[in-house]
Amino acid sequence: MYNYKDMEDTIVAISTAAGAGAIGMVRLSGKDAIEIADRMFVSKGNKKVSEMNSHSVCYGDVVDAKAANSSSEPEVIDEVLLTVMKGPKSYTREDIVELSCHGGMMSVKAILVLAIDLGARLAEPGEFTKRAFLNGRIDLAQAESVLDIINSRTKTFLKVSTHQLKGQLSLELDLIREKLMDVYVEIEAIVNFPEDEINAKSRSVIADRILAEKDKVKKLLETSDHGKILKEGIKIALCGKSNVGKSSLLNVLLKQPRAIVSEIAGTTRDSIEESVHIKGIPFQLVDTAGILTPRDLIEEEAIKRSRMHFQSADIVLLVLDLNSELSKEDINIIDNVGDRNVIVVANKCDLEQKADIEKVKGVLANAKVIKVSATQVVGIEALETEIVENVWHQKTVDTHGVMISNLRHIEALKKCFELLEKVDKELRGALSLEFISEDIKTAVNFLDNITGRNIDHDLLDNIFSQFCIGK
Ligand SMILES: Nc1nc2c(ncn2[C@@H]2O[C@H](COP(=O)(O)OP(=O)(O)OP(=O)(O)O)[C@@H](O)[C@H]2O)c(=O)[nH]1
Ligand SMILES: [Mg+2]
Repeated sequence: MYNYKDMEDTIVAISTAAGAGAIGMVRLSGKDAIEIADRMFVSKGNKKVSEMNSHSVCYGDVVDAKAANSSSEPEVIDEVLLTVMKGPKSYTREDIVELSCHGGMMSVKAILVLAIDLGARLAEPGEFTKRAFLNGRIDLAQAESVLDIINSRTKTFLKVSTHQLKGQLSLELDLIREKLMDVYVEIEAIVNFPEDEINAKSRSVIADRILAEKDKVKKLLETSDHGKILKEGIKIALCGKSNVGKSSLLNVLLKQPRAIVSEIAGTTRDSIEESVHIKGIPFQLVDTAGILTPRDLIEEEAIKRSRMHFQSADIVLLVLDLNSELSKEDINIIDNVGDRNVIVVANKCDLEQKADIEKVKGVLANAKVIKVSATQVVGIEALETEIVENVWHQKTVDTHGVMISNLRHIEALKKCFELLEKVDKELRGALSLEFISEDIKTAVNFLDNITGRNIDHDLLDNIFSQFCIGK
C-alpha cells in the first residue's frame, strides 16, 4: 500500500461536465466527507447525514450557515438529492457523499466552494480513481480503463474497456504471472540448494513452461493492432488522378457534401480530412488532390501532400474511372502502389465500362476491386464492408475478449516478451541458473507495471493527470 500523505484529505470536485444540463453533481470523498456534508445539508425530515444508511438517498437543501439572510435564516444554495456511500463499499473505498443539484455552473460551483470552506480540498484530476487504486479496490489497468470508457468513441471500444474495468486483462496477466513465479521459485530453490542437481533435460522442461507463457504474452500483443484501431481509428486516403470521383466518394462515405465536386480537373488542391464511423469503427478519411503535373507552386505543394497521405495511410482507396480507358497517369499510380494496403475503387459504374479492370487485377493481384458509383450511390455498402474486412483481416486472436490498446501496456508486454524469449534460449543453453532467475523476475516486474503492483509515484501521477477532475 502506498503512503500518500494527501490521502488524509477529504477531496471534493464537480463530477458532471461543465455547461448547462438538467443535473449537476458534486462529490466528496474521505474521512470527513460525512461530517462536512452534515454541516452544509439540511434534510426535509431533519435527518443527519451521519444517521443515514449507506447507499441511501435523502432530499433536502444545501445551506450556507455563515451567509445568513435578513431574517437570520441560513442561506439556501440549492435543493439537492444527497447520496451517501460509506467505505469500504464505495468507489474510493472511503466515505463518499454525492450531492445532485440543479444543472448549470452556478449551483455546483457554490456547493463546491462551500465544501472547500468547510475543510475539503479540491480534488486533482483523476484523484477519486487514484484513491480507488491506492486503496486496492481496482488495479492500475482497471483504473486506466475508466479513462478509456470516458473517452470511448465507438461501441466496440466501450465494450473492450468495460471488459478491462471488470478486471479481465488483470486476470490474464495474473495467470501468466503465477506460472512465471512458480518457475522462478523452483529455480531459486535449485540455486540455493545445489544438491538438487539439474540436468539438461530438466532445464528444457522448464524452458517449455516459459515458452507457454511467452506465447500467451505474444497473443496479448497481437491484439494491440486491433485495440489501437478501436481506440484511435485508422486513416484512409482517397488517391487517384483528377476527375475520377475521389471527392464525390468522400462525400458519399461521409453522407454530407463536404468536398467541392466538379468536372474541372484539379478541383481539390488542399487535402480534406474528416472523421467518420463505418460499422462502429472510427476512420479518418483524407481526400487528396489528383493533380499529377503541377502548374504552379500551390499545385506542387498539393502533390507533395497527396504523396504524404498516400504513404502514411493505413488503407489507400485507389480510385479509377471505369468510364475511361486506363491512362498513363492511372498506370503510373498503380505501379507506385508497392507495399501499400490498397483497395481499388472502380468508380462511375453507372456509365459504360471502358477501363480494362483485368489489367489492374493483373498488377495488383492482392488488392480487392470494388465497382461503385459515387453519384448514384451504388456499391457503397460493399465498399464499406470491404474496408471493415480489410481492417480485421487476419487479426482475430483468442484472448478471451481482452484487447491491449494502451501504449504503456504494449511497451511493458513487449519487454516482458523479449525477456522470456531470452530466458527460453538461456535455459536451452548452459547459462548459470541464478542469472536466469533474475531475468524471470524482471519479466514479472514488467507485468506488474501494467497492473500497478510495482510502479513509481511519478508515473502514477502522470497516468492520473490525464483524467478529468471529478473522476
Ligand atoms: N456518372 C458519374 N459521374 C461521377 C461519379 N463520381 C463522380 N462523378 C463526376 O466526376 C466529376 C469529378 O468528380 P470529383 O469528385 O470532383 O473528382 P475528383 O477525383 O475529386 O477530382 P479532383 O479533385 O480534380 O482530383 C464530377 O463531375 C462528378 O459529378 C459517378 O459515380 N458517376
Ligand atoms: Mg476532388
